[in-house]
Amino acid sequence: MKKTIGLLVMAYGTPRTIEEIEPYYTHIRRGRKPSKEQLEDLIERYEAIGGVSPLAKITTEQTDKLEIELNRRFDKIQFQAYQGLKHIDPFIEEAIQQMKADGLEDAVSIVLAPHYSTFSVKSYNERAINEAEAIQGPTIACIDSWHTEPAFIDYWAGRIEEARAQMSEEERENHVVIFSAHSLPERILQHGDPYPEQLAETAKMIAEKAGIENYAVGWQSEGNTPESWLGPDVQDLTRDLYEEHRCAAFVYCPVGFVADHLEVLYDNDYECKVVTDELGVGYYRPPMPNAQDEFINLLATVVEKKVKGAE
Ligand code: FEC
Repeated sequence: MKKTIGLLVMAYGTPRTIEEIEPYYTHIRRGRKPSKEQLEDLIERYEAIGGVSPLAKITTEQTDKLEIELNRRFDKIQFQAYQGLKHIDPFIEEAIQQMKADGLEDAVSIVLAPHYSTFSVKSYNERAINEAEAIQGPTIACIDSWHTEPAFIDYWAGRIEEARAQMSEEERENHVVIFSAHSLPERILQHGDPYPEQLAETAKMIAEKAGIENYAVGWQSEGNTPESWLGPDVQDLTRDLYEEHRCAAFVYCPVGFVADHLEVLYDNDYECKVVTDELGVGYYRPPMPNAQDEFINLLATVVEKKVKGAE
């Protein structure tokens, strides 16, 4: 008989309607309501990408396809997927409660973000484990990061090659690739957070694989708070790199994210493009992994390694 284990897929979450934007934003701000201006600014950004983010649909598709792929790979284990979101329902805690209600004793968890940081992956994992302990729920094997997974590196290297194939000769000869992830407050560095090194590692591996000569690592989407955030910001970086190389095009690879959502569709496709348009150079942003088979397969490999390692 097959053993059923929980597959907890954790992701950021997104408002599904305009009305949900305020409670979602309040949750991101740890319970502090945004001001009217802050809320209007966020609503305007969602409106600029079509009203709501495609993220909810993509996360569901990624979760469903990952469950199917894992069940195809394992004979003796039945995976039962649960979505656990950080800032909107179904919250991580609700997923754990549901697993317990369904009688599951073991689970494996993955966060749909490749790089580990105390602010992101650690907090997802802690919320899952704390809830499981509080309700004597399932034992969870948490995956911390998968930023060097060979198929992940291949994914981006392949997409960069495709972007180069679309370039004019001038652009192909003189372009810069910018790898980026979500910025975090600089204070994470005081506690030796591995986040910046992990992003640098991903960038180096992709650059080597794709034979990229000119690349840089930057940060994007920093929060609207008075403290210092990790930099350089991708927009400033674009201007500095242009000064340095007088390049004909930029290729933006937001490798810290795995889906089309506000931070990519607005912060890259609108904000970075404003800069490249101003400089009169080409803008390329390869497609995000979303629920493509290639990406689901690599996530399944990451989960498979964790499950087999724990056996
Ligand atoms: O709805 C969508 O399409 C976008 C969803 C979304 C993703 C995402 C990923 C990450 N964030 C991370 C950290 C922070 C920190 C703050 C922060 C603020 C926001 C705001 C929105 C938002 N984030 Fe986000 N993030 C997404 C959406 N994020 C909306 C609030 C408005 C704004 O500042 O733009 C600052 C919180 C504070 O005020 O203290 C910190 C990290 C990731 C990547 C890892 C992950 O996916 O978990 C890190 C997707």
